Amino acid sequence: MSIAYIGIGSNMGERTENLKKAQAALSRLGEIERVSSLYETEPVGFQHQPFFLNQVVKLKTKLPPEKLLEELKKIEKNLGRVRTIRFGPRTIDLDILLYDDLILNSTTLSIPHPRLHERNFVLVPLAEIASSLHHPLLHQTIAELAIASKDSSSVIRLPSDSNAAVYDENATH
Ligand code: PH2
Ligand code: MG
Ligand code: MG
Repeated sequence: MSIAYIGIGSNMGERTENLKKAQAALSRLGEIERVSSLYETEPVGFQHQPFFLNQVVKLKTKLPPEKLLEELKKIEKNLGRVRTIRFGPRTIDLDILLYDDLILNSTTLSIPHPRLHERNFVLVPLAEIASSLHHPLLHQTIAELAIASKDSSSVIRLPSDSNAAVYDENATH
């Protein structure tokens, strides 16, 4: 079994519903061990687009990284993602942030996620559920990276009742 941290983002359509559906789909790829709060976040990269909802999930899974990526792409497709401009608006985005302490650079996949340490919308939810986790390339904890972040974009935690744990309904344990 491996531990993967998955970043989830949505800024089109029913954002909360999109995140819930993504969580339910992720629960079929293994066991969801933790979920962060939901965060309303300012768009980074391409700024002329709506604010995002972001969240991070800790997934215990048997799937190897490439297979996991394949499954994440299927979920994105099922939830109606249409690829337009890079960094642009999307109904759902599922990114592998970390996978055990693996370092991987293939043509299709880079782990750790190459921009993880530059983005408050990833660092803040990840620090909520895994603050002492070690970044295998940067040799700092997630909490340290969050404190050192130069990103000034806003990340606002939403109240926990806006984050109903739908994955429980689908859990196999
Ligand atoms: N995703 C991007 C680009 N910019 N900004 C926020 N706030 N949240 C995201 O999930 C996001 C983004 C590309 O994947
Ligand atoms: Mg992304
Ligand atoms: Mg992506």
